[in-house]
Amino acid sequence: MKPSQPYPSLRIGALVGALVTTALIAVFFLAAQVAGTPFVPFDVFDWMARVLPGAVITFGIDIIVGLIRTFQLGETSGTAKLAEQIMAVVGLGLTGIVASAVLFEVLRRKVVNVPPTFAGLIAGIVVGMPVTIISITGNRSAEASVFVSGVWIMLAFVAWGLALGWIFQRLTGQLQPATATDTLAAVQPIDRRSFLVQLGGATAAITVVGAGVGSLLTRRTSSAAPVLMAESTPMPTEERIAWSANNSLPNAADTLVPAPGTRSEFTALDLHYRIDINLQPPVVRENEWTLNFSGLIDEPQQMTLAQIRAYEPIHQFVTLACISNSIGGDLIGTQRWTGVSLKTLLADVPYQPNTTYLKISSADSFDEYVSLDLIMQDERVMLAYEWDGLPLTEEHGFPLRIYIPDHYGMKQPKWITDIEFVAAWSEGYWVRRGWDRDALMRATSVIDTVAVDDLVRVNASQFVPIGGIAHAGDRGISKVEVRVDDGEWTEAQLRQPISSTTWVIWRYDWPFEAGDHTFAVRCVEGNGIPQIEEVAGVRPSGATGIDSVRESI
Ligand SMILES: Nc1nc2c(c(=O)[nH]1)N[C@H]1C(S)=C(S)[C@@H](COP(=O)(O)O)O[C@H]1N2
Ligand SMILES: [Mo]
Repeated sequence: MKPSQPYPSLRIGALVGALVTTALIAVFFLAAQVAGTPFVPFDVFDWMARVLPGAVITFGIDIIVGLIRTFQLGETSGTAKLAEQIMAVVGLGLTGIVASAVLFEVLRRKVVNVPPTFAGLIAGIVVGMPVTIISITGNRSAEASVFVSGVWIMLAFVAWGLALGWIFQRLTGQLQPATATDTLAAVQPIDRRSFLVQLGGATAAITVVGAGVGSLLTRRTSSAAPVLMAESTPMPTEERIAWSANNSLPNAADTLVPAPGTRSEFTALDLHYRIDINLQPPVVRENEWTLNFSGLIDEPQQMTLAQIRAYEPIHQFVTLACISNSIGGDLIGTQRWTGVSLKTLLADVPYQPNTTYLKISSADSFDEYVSLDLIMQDERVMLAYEWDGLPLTEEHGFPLRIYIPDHYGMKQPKWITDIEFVAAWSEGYWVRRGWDRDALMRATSVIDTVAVDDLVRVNASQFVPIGGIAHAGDRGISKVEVRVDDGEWTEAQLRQPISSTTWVIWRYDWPFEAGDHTFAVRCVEGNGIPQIEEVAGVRPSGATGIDSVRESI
């Protein structure tokens, strides 16, 4: 029995791989929603993002962010996360396709002479083993235990491999010795085609059910976490309401009305950008969490969240920006942070005098170094547990994150678990990947709106309200200027900022003039230093250059 086409080709191997792996991913998704097991593609993606060189990651992020901004696909950080999640799923799919094609080719060429199902089993183990290890060691968001997760992922991959082997066997007709002796060339293509159609139907059904049912069910953690928190930290109910719901901002009396279309001066929790190295935020349970002090300390020590909350709280209005925020970008937001000054807290931790830095580590294996001198000089450096008067959300670092004024977000770990007292500085997570070791915030100013539909009429003249934000860390903003086409730089009006560390809102009413115009903005820091106008990209030290927009009026 050696007909011309007895064995399925590489292409059929790839096709089968696509079908079966898609079903596998759907099953992983369903299990993640129903049983809280890890969603494997995300874990593999996160792992790759950690091991690949920083330049590769930055290049990839630049492309994603560039596409989002060019085609105005929406808010940058959320859209980028979605794009990465899609890449993660597609990536595992491609891996499955390649593995299946290789398996079929190995079997077709009889590189090894074993039954196809056995070869499939081996393939399942070969692919499943590293994936399982990556997932159970890296995952910080699944509810299922590491043991259950590991067994589940391994079994799923074994089933995937067995399915591939069985399908190969079925496609070669080995299960039908009667037809095998017939004129295979005539009988098999039809049989093969109809089998593939059936296979396509079966895998499509699994995929639709898995993805459909999975997306109807919300992940259990999102509803369970607040309940857990409520049980372990009894708090008066009024504290559960967002601070901003019942309070006005400290600068509320300022009479300057932002130009229509200017972003909100205070960024609502669900509108604040989110940037971190996780496709799903690590889930920390308050009753299993402590802040652990180690290193140059006589006795390692722990603090619970309740102990940290017991310190006199401080509240600070903070504008946080990501060093990856390009000129005019939306990776910047302003919130009210509540926590304890790190200086106050450290007074109760007997670290040794040769300490010079604190190594802060997080549940997602992120880390950064903070100078002890800075902590002692600047009482604003704080460990924060609330944004807008509510416990930090999972996305924004529950239960604890640090605030370090004047520095980009990359220096400020979320989901803090450990503080290690060390004698020497070392490179933190993003610094090791080629970003600025100090990461001081650059001065930046942005045009949010040229409000052509909201002309202001004063006597016989019409004005176009133009407005936006300007920010320079904790250095403040002393001046914002706007230029239209090749005209003069003209000073804009400034609102009082919410605090000395937040952005300011500016406004300029420009005498209306029909036509195509280019509007540009620049600012001067509180200390008199002008914003850097020379154009530089975000890497390694944060973007510089001035924001401009074109409008036909
Ligand atoms: N543990 C941890 N902390 C982290 C990060 C991270 O990936 N992991 N990303 C940092 C970066 S790059 C930024 S810009 C800020 C963003 O904080 P946000 O997502 O709450 O806006 O978190 C910082 N803290
Ligand atoms: Mo960032």
